[in-house]
Amino acid sequence: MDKVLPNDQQAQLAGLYRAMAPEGLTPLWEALAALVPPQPSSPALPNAWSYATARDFLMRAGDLISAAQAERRVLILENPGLAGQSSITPSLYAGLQLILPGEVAPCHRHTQCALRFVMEGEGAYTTVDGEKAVMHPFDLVLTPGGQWHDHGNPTAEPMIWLDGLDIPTVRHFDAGFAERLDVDVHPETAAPGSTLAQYGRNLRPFPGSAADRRPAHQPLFHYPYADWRASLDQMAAQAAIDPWLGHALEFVNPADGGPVMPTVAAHVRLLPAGFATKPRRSTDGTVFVVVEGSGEAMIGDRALALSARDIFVVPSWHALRLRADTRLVLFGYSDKAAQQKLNLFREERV
Ligand code: GTQ
Repeated sequence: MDKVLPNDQQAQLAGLYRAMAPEGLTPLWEALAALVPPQPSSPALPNAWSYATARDFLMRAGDLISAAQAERRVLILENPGLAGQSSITPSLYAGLQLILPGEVAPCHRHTQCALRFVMEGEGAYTTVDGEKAVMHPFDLVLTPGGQWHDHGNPTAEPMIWLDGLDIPTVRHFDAGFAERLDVDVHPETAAPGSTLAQYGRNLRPFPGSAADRRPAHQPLFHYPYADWRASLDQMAAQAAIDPWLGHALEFVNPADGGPVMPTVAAHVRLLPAGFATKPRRSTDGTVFVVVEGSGEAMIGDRALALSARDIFVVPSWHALRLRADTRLVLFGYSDKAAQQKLNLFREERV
């Protein structure tokens, strides 16, 4: 309500509100502008997390609690504008997970869908429905909703990855279910790499054949760094650069050509040294990982210095400008997949 009301009217209204509150009734006219804003005004704030700092605390946690005790040993990256909500944007969750040598994180499945983006370590795995995805730095591994997953680290070095989940979205819909498998480690029912070989090269097992085992709507779960990086490098050598994005590639679900999971889209981009993007804003608040390089992200009027392995978040409808001091490679994920299904997604290139 924009208008200023006479004092006596205000006093009478205040009395009315007090009387109706116990009945679960509140006046729309006091809340309308906030409920139906002219444009998004996210409670989330632009923010960056230094990987070195977060890693330090994660390793200290590793001294104090085992992965088995914790079930998942993760430090949540909580947006400073969303205190207490375990969220990095209103719809998304991010955390850094540590698996120490010899540990396993026990098998479970849930409605929430998850992605892992490997930050360091080589040779630990996530098992998805009985198939190990052996992980290397900057691999993307999915555990789509409803698929069994456990994690293990048979190597001699710690393994750390970023977990991206749609936990706040599922919480919003009050639609989450989770269960533990009765054993910690899922029986290995498929050879490592078999899904990538059979579903990841514009092929699929012959329908109805013995190998046709992955869920039809979500077959692929491993997008190796070596593959996406080769595509990005070749693109940078051959294609015109987009002024707002740099060279950018979106990960696709081969089942439908759409984003990787029903709620979550993921992409990578490359900015050559010295390149600066024009400002672009979109309604999908986005979490970024700096894979390589250094530079700066201007988010609205907030400048964040970027260096390798740092994580930063750009809230909905904040204009982002990126500047690459050295060649900058970024991974990003957002709720664009959900927004597009709901006809909510908008972007603006300035
Ligand atoms: O690895 O399954 O960071 O269920 C949060 C919830 C990781 C996981 C998280 C989870 C997981």
